[in-house]
Amino acid sequence: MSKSPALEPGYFLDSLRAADPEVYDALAGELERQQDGIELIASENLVSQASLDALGSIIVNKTVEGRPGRRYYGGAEFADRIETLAIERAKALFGCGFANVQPHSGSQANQAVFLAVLKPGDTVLSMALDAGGHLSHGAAPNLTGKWFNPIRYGIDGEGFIDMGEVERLAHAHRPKLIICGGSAYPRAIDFPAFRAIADSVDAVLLADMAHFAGLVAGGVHPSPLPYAHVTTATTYKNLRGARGGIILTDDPALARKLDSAVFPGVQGSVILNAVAAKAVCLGEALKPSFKAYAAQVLTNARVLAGALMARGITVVSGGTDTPLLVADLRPLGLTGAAASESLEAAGLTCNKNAVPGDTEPPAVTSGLRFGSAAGTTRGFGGAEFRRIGGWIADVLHAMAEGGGRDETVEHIVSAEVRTLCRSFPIYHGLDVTTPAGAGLNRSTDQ
Ligand code: DSN
Repeated sequence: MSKSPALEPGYFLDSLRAADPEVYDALAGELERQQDGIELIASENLVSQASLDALGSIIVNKTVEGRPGRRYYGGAEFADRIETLAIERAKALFGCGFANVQPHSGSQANQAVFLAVLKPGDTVLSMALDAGGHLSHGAAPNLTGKWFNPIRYGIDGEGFIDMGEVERLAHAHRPKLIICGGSAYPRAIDFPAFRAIADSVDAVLLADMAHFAGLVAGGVHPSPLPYAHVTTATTYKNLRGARGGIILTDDPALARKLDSAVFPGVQGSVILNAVAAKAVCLGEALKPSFKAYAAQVLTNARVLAGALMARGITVVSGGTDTPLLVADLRPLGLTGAAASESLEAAGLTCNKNAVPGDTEPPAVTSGLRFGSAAGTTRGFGGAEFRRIGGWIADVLHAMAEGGGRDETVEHIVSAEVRTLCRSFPIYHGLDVTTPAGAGLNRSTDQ
């Protein structure tokens, strides 16, 4: 792959180029892909240079187990300082009394909750995968589906959670754990109603806010924390940090169980460079400017949903209250697999996704999931997301009308995408600590 001018000079350390040109070339290619394409995968973002610095730091050399101040290895003074910073920032950001910042991902965070509050074979009530639930909430191939007894609730004909169904299933099956939140559910969740149902059957309520944690942090989405016994999140989606998970609660007894469930329950030593990067991202999210970012993420997701619907594309539930939205391609006669391939060729990266009642297998699906977090970080506002919606519609309608991929349309759109991306460069001029559009990358329309 040829190198774009935006990659120079020397974004990566010369030592990597000299020591391992093969890895260097792959990373350089990836930077070019991120630079020249529009990232619409809802679980991705563009982290700050400070997060990258923490991830690539010498703390990666250190091994620790246990909590700060209670380690099984010596030499933990600075590791403790880093992890304590991450814990205290998570508690301050989400207003809670306990945080565990060690989970390697959201799935490990959820597994730790299962281990802390359930015994094998116990019943769990959670959202079905095709309704927008997550694999780690009891899906058949996941250990949470194999070792526990999942009962799944769906969504109604309009695309919203049917709280009546949740209540009926809870009373019929008496789950020990009820989960709200998911991977592709775009609407605000009625946390007080979930808590009332959980209390009525003596269940623990877990809120998985992985896909809206940044909006909660930014104050533009209701927080589940006052209602859920325990809340999990990932740091790498709209929280705009590096990969990893966190667990939050206000219940001291549950906190002790969760600590033991993370270590030694489901994990070993701490990935300290990831924890350092979590501390950086949580610190960034505590800055007032993050509120403007979160508000713009939500605005942009709504603009994108509106732009797609204006071109006749079905959006599940008719919009979104979060950074993500799901398009149902069945009216166009397209599969998610074919559509996502064509969009990727056009410079628009998203993921195929099941839609409610989907009969296609997970590797095919009938839908697409889009997210606004990464585009907002590079400075896109409403004007840019309206254009993106138009490009997506151009590609999908061309496919539907032509019965397959239309390379001419893909080529035209990819050229326009690249031109837009060059006006909103990443890492050269991207300052994620400022509100979207307030740095060098400036949208004409917030
Ligand atoms: N849970 C996956 C997703 O939502 O894309 C990865 O974060």
